[in-house]
Amino acid sequence: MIKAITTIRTVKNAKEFDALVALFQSLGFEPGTAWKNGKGRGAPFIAPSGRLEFLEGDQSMGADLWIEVTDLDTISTLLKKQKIKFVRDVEETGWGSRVLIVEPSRGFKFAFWQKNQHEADAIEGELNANGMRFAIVVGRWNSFITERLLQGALDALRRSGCRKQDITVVRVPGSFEIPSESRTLAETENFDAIITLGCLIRGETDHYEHIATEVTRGIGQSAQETGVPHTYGVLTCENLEQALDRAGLKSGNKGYEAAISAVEMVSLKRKTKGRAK
Ligand code: DLZ
Repeated sequence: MIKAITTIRTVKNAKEFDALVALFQSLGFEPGTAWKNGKGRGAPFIAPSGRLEFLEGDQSMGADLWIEVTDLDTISTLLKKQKIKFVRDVEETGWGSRVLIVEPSRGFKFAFWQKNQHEADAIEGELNANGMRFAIVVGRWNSFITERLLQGALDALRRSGCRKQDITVVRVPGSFEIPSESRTLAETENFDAIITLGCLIRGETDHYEHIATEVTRGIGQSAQETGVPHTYGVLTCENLEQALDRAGLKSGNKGYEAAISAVEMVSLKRKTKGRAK
């Protein structure tokens, strides 16, 4: 199974290495685990998604590494402030995007590019969680299911670039307590979104309908009244088999989905608020 793509750039000396690492950090790349051995050192950086692309024909792309960004103008300003050598400043590509190319170390050219947002395009949130802060509220009832949902949610946040220190996990006794704790957390204004995870199983829960309705209503109400996005990862299942399916087996992992939706909603909220201004 393919897991990831890595592109490697070897530089000649420590000064060039340190400068490149500092530059990538300043542009918001998430650092991976740095290493050092007798022969040298390595500093990986992680992007929320990667792609390997082969081209056929006479297509001079002008750079070794292409980095898609959400705000090219800010990247341009940051690069200029750091006096990085520009090969090409921001210009239209002819394929519905804008690009700039820089050469931060000799012979290593990389391009930053952004797709053009046409007026008619829908506004959509991005899946880049770098710099976003999340609280995950997880019910302990049916913990063999909810812990799987939690692992799914953490995986989604990590893969979308969220830093470990920006994630707070809060455990509550059961699903019934999720709304009130979510609201308390949302009101602290310390979080960009709240991810709620729980598991209600009809066969094993008296007043199942009432609890399920109350939990759903409470989470929605907290989201609306605090203005902080909340996403819903509370499973309401007929039986244990269905719960297991939704916590990582046949039907994916609802914790993962709730976390990805939270990232998207934070980004979308920022975009729509930006437009309103
Ligand atoms: C009491 C109860 C029952 C019977 N079933 C569930 C369940 O399936 N899933 C769940 O998350 N919580 C359950 N609870 C606990 C309630 O949500 C709540 O935590 C307790 O009633 C304490 O208020």
